[in-house]
Amino acid sequence: MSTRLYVIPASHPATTAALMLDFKGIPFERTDLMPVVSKAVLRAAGFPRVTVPALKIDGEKLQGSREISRALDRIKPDPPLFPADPDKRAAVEDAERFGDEELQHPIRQLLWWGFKRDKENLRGYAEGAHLGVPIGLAIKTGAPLVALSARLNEATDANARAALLALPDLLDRVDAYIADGTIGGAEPNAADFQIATTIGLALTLDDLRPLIDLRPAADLARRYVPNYPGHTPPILPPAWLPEPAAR
Ligand SMILES: N[C@@H](CCC(=O)N[C@@H](CS)C(=O)NCC(=O)O)C(=O)O
Repeated sequence: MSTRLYVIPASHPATTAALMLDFKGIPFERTDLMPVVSKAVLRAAGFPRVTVPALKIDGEKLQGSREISRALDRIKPDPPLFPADPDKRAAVEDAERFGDEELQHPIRQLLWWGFKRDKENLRGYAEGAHLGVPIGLAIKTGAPLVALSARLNEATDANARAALLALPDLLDRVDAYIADGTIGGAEPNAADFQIATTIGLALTLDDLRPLIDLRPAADLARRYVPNYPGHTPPILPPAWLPEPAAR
Protein backbone atom coordinates (compact mmCIF):
# COMPACT_ATOMS: atom_id res chain seq x y z
CA MET A 1 0.00 0.00 0.00
CA SER A 2 1.62 3.30 -1.07
CA THR A 3 0.65 6.02 1.37
CA ARG A 4 1.75 9.66 1.60
CA LEU A 5 0.48 12.18 4.14
CA TYR A 6 0.85 15.89 3.39
CA VAL A 7 1.20 17.98 6.53
CA ILE A 8 2.15 21.41 7.78
CA PRO A 9 4.51 20.75 10.70
CA ALA A 10 2.65 20.76 14.04
CA SER A 11 -0.74 21.14 12.32
CA HIS A 12 -3.20 19.61 14.77
CA PRO A 13 -5.54 17.95 12.22
CA ALA A 14 -2.50 16.68 10.30
CA THR A 15 -1.24 15.17 13.56
CA THR A 16 -4.68 13.58 13.97
CA ALA A 17 -4.33 11.94 10.57
CA ALA A 18 -0.81 10.69 11.41
CA LEU A 19 -2.06 9.21 14.71
CA MET A 20 -4.91 7.44 12.95
CA LEU A 21 -2.55 5.92 10.37
CA ASP A 22 -0.28 4.74 13.19
CA PHE A 23 -3.31 3.30 15.01
CA LYS A 24 -4.30 1.38 11.89
CA GLY A 25 -0.73 0.16 11.46
CA ILE A 26 -0.51 1.71 8.00
CA PRO A 27 3.06 2.81 7.24
CA PHE A 28 3.26 6.15 5.43
CA GLU A 29 5.65 8.73 4.05
CA ARG A 30 5.23 12.34 5.12
CA THR A 31 5.59 15.46 3.00
CA ASP A 32 6.16 18.57 5.14
CA LEU A 33 4.83 21.80 3.67
CA MET A 34 5.23 25.42 4.62
CA PRO A 35 1.97 27.22 5.37
CA VAL A 36 0.50 29.12 2.40
CA VAL A 37 2.98 27.43 0.02
CA SER A 38 1.08 24.28 0.98
CA LYS A 39 -1.95 25.49 -0.95
CA ALA A 40 -0.16 25.51 -4.31
CA VAL A 41 1.56 22.18 -3.62
CA LEU A 42 -1.71 20.48 -2.71
CA ARG A 43 -3.41 21.78 -5.85
CA ALA A 44 -0.43 20.67 -7.96
CA ALA A 45 -0.63 17.23 -6.32
CA GLY A 46 -4.24 17.00 -7.52
CA PHE A 47 -6.14 17.54 -4.27
CA PRO A 48 -9.47 19.35 -4.59
CA ARG A 49 -8.92 21.68 -1.60
CA VAL A 50 -5.97 23.57 -0.09
CA THR A 51 -5.68 22.38 3.49
CA VAL A 52 -3.80 19.64 5.32
CA PRO A 53 -4.14 16.86 6.23
CA ALA A 54 -4.19 15.48 2.70
CA LEU A 55 -3.59 11.81 2.08
CA LYS A 56 -2.73 9.78 -0.99
CA ILE A 57 -3.40 6.15 -0.32
CA ASP A 58 -3.20 3.60 -3.12
CA GLY A 59 -3.95 6.29 -5.67
CA GLU A 60 -6.99 7.60 -3.75
CA LYS A 61 -6.84 11.28 -2.67
CA LEU A 62 -8.39 12.14 0.67
CA GLN A 63 -8.50 15.48 2.40
CA GLY A 64 -9.66 16.66 5.82
CA SER A 65 -9.33 14.85 9.12
CA ARG A 66 -12.94 13.63 9.13
CA GLU A 67 -12.88 12.38 5.54
CA ILE A 68 -9.65 10.56 6.39
CA SER A 69 -10.99 8.87 9.54
CA ARG A 70 -13.95 7.40 7.62
CA ALA A 71 -11.83 6.32 4.66
CA LEU A 72 -9.31 4.60 6.91
CA ASP A 73 -12.07 2.53 8.50
CA ARG A 74 -13.26 1.55 5.01
CA ILE A 75 -9.76 0.71 3.76
CA LYS A 76 -8.63 -1.15 6.90
CA PRO A 77 -11.56 -1.87 9.23
CA ASP A 78 -9.42 -3.24 12.06
CA PRO A 79 -8.84 -1.73 14.57
CA PRO A 80 -11.93 0.47 14.15
CA LEU A 81 -11.95 4.24 14.55
CA PHE A 82 -15.73 4.27 15.07
CA PRO A 83 -17.80 1.99 17.34
CA ALA A 84 -20.13 -0.55 15.72
CA ASP A 85 -23.02 0.30 18.07
CA PRO A 86 -25.11 3.03 16.29
CA ASP A 87 -25.68 5.20 19.41
CA LYS A 88 -22.02 5.05 20.40
CA ARG A 89 -21.00 5.81 16.83
CA ALA A 90 -23.31 8.85 16.75
CA ALA A 91 -21.71 10.14 19.98
CA VAL A 92 -18.19 9.71 18.58
CA GLU A 93 -19.20 11.42 15.32
CA ASP A 94 -20.65 14.33 17.29
CA ALA A 95 -17.47 14.70 19.37
CA GLU A 96 -15.32 14.45 16.25
CA ARG A 97 -17.41 17.12 14.48
CA PHE A 98 -17.13 19.36 17.56
CA GLY A 99 -13.35 18.87 17.57
CA ASP A 100 -13.08 19.69 13.88
CA GLU A 101 -15.59 22.52 13.53
CA GLU A 102 -15.55 24.22 16.94
CA LEU A 103 -12.33 23.42 18.80
CA GLN A 104 -9.62 23.45 16.12
CA HIS A 105 -9.92 26.97 14.80
CA PRO A 106 -9.80 29.15 17.95
CA ILE A 107 -6.55 27.44 18.94
CA ARG A 108 -5.20 27.89 15.39
CA GLN A 109 -6.06 31.61 15.60
CA LEU A 110 -4.33 32.03 18.97
CA LEU A 111 -1.23 30.29 17.65
CA TRP A 112 -1.02 32.53 14.57
CA TRP A 113 -1.72 35.60 16.69
CA GLY A 114 1.39 34.59 18.65
CA PHE A 115 3.52 33.93 15.53
CA LYS A 116 2.56 37.39 14.28
CA ARG A 117 4.06 38.87 17.44
CA ASP A 118 7.19 36.68 17.43
CA LYS A 119 7.94 34.48 14.44
CA GLU A 120 11.01 33.03 16.23
CA ASN A 121 8.54 30.77 18.06
CA LEU A 122 7.89 28.96 14.77
CA ARG A 123 11.23 27.20 15.15
CA GLY A 124 10.06 24.72 17.80
CA TYR A 125 6.89 23.87 15.87
CA ALA A 126 8.99 22.92 12.83
CA GLU A 127 11.22 20.58 14.84
CA GLY A 128 12.14 17.51 12.78
CA ALA A 129 10.39 18.82 9.65
CA HIS A 130 11.91 18.64 6.16
CA LEU A 131 10.80 21.87 4.57
CA GLY A 132 13.37 22.02 1.81
CA VAL A 133 14.99 25.12 3.32
CA PRO A 134 16.81 25.47 6.65
CA ILE A 135 14.34 26.51 9.34
CA GLY A 136 16.51 29.51 10.32
CA LEU A 137 16.28 30.85 6.78
CA ALA A 138 12.57 30.11 6.58
CA ILE A 139 12.03 32.13 9.76
CA LYS A 140 14.33 34.98 8.73
CA THR A 141 12.57 35.43 5.41
CA GLY A 142 9.16 34.25 6.54
CA ALA A 143 7.53 37.49 7.73
CA PRO A 144 5.29 37.82 4.65
CA LEU A 145 4.18 34.17 4.94
CA VAL A 146 3.42 34.59 8.64
CA ALA A 147 1.49 37.81 8.00
CA LEU A 148 -0.50 36.16 5.20
CA SER A 149 -1.20 33.04 7.22
CA ALA A 150 -2.34 35.11 10.19
CA ARG A 151 -4.60 37.06 7.85
CA LEU A 152 -6.02 33.95 6.16
CA ASN A 153 -6.75 32.48 9.60
CA GLU A 154 -8.27 35.81 10.70
CA ALA A 155 -5.95 35.90 13.71
CA THR A 156 -6.98 39.42 14.66
CA ASP A 157 -6.99 40.91 18.17
CA ALA A 158 -10.79 40.68 18.25
CA ASN A 159 -10.78 37.03 17.21
CA ALA A 160 -7.97 36.12 19.64
CA ARG A 161 -10.00 37.70 22.45
CA ALA A 162 -13.13 35.86 21.31
CA ALA A 163 -11.16 32.59 21.22
CA LEU A 164 -9.96 33.14 24.78
CA LEU A 165 -13.47 33.96 25.95
CA ALA A 166 -14.80 30.80 24.31
CA LEU A 167 -12.04 28.56 25.64
CA PRO A 168 -13.45 27.64 29.08
CA ASP A 169 -16.74 26.46 27.52
CA LEU A 170 -14.90 24.52 24.82
CA LEU A 171 -12.77 22.81 27.46
CA ASP A 172 -15.90 22.04 29.49
CA ARG A 173 -17.31 20.32 26.39
CA VAL A 174 -14.13 18.21 26.05
CA ASP A 175 -14.26 17.27 29.74
CA ALA A 176 -17.94 16.34 29.34
CA TYR A 177 -17.16 14.02 26.40
CA ILE A 178 -14.54 12.37 28.61
CA ALA A 179 -16.93 12.14 31.59
CA ASP A 180 -19.66 10.45 29.51
CA GLY A 181 -17.16 7.99 28.01
CA THR A 182 -17.40 9.21 24.40
CA ILE A 183 -13.65 9.78 24.44
CA GLY A 184 -10.91 8.84 26.89
CA GLY A 185 -11.88 5.15 27.01
CA ALA A 186 -9.55 2.16 26.97
CA GLU A 187 -9.51 2.06 23.15
CA PRO A 188 -9.08 5.29 21.19
CA ASN A 189 -11.57 6.36 18.55
CA ALA A 190 -11.61 9.03 15.83
CA ALA A 191 -12.80 11.70 18.27
CA ASP A 192 -9.97 10.91 20.73
CA PHE A 193 -7.45 11.55 17.96
CA GLN A 194 -9.33 14.62 16.72
CA ILE A 195 -9.62 16.34 20.11
CA ALA A 196 -6.36 15.26 21.80
CA THR A 197 -4.24 16.95 19.15
CA THR A 198 -5.94 20.32 19.52
CA ILE A 199 -5.55 20.18 23.29
CA GLY A 200 -1.92 19.09 22.80
CA LEU A 201 -1.31 22.10 20.59
CA ALA A 202 -3.07 24.42 23.05
CA LEU A 203 -0.81 23.14 25.85
CA THR A 204 2.24 24.40 23.91
CA LEU A 205 1.07 27.96 24.61
CA ASP A 206 2.22 28.97 28.08
CA ASP A 207 -0.69 31.42 28.30
CA LEU A 208 -3.23 28.62 27.84
CA ARG A 209 -1.55 25.91 29.88
CA PRO A 210 -2.91 27.04 33.30
CA LEU A 211 -6.45 26.99 31.87
CA ILE A 212 -6.08 23.37 30.75
CA ASP A 213 -3.46 21.66 32.88
CA LEU A 214 -5.65 20.35 35.69
CA ARG A 215 -8.49 19.25 33.47
CA PRO A 216 -9.20 15.71 32.19
CA ALA A 217 -8.70 17.25 28.71
CA ALA A 218 -5.00 17.70 29.50
CA ASP A 219 -4.66 14.03 30.51
CA LEU A 220 -6.20 13.05 27.15
CA ALA A 221 -3.60 15.13 25.30
CA ARG A 222 -0.72 13.81 27.41
CA ARG A 223 -1.87 10.28 26.61
CA TYR A 224 -2.01 10.65 22.82
CA VAL A 225 0.42 13.50 22.08
CA PRO A 226 2.85 13.57 25.01
CA ASN A 227 5.55 15.35 22.99
CA TYR A 228 3.63 17.82 20.89
CA PRO A 229 6.28 19.95 19.16
CA GLY A 230 6.55 23.68 19.77
CA HIS A 231 6.43 26.18 22.57
CA THR A 232 5.02 29.69 22.75
CA PRO A 233 6.19 31.58 25.86
CA PRO A 234 3.71 34.04 27.41
CA ILE A 235 2.68 36.43 24.65
CA LEU A 236 -1.00 37.29 25.03
CA PRO A 237 -1.99 40.42 27.00
CA PRO A 238 -2.70 39.14 30.55
CA ALA A 239 -5.88 41.23 30.70
CA TRP A 240 -7.34 39.10 27.87
CA LEU A 241 -6.84 35.80 29.69
CA PRO A 242 -9.77 34.15 31.47
CA GLU A 243 -9.32 32.94 35.05
CA PRO A 244 -8.46 29.21 35.35
CA ALA A 245 -11.55 27.38 36.61
CA ALA A 246 -11.31 26.31 40.27
CA ARG A 247 -11.07 22.50 40.46
N1 LIG B 1 -10.94 21.24 9.73
C1 LIG B 1 -9.95 20.80 8.77
C2 LIG B 1 -8.82 21.80 8.96
C3 LIG B 1 -7.88 21.91 7.88
C4 LIG B 1 -6.99 23.14 8.06
O1 LIG B 1 -7.48 24.28 8.18
N2 LIG B 1 -5.66 22.89 8.08
C5 LIG B 1 -4.73 23.96 8.18
C6 LIG B 1 -3.52 23.57 9.03
S1 LIG B 1 -4.00 23.26 10.72
C7 LIG B 1 -4.21 24.34 6.81
O2 LIG B 1 -4.03 23.50 5.96
N3 LIG B 1 -3.98 25.62 6.58
C8 LIG B 1 -3.45 26.12 5.34
C9 LIG B 1 -2.35 27.09 5.54
O3 LIG B 1 -1.96 27.35 6.70
O4 LIG B 1 -1.84 27.62 4.56
C10 LIG B 1 -9.51 19.37 9.07
O5 LIG B 1 -9.72 18.87 10.18
O6 LIG B 1 -8.94 18.74 8.16
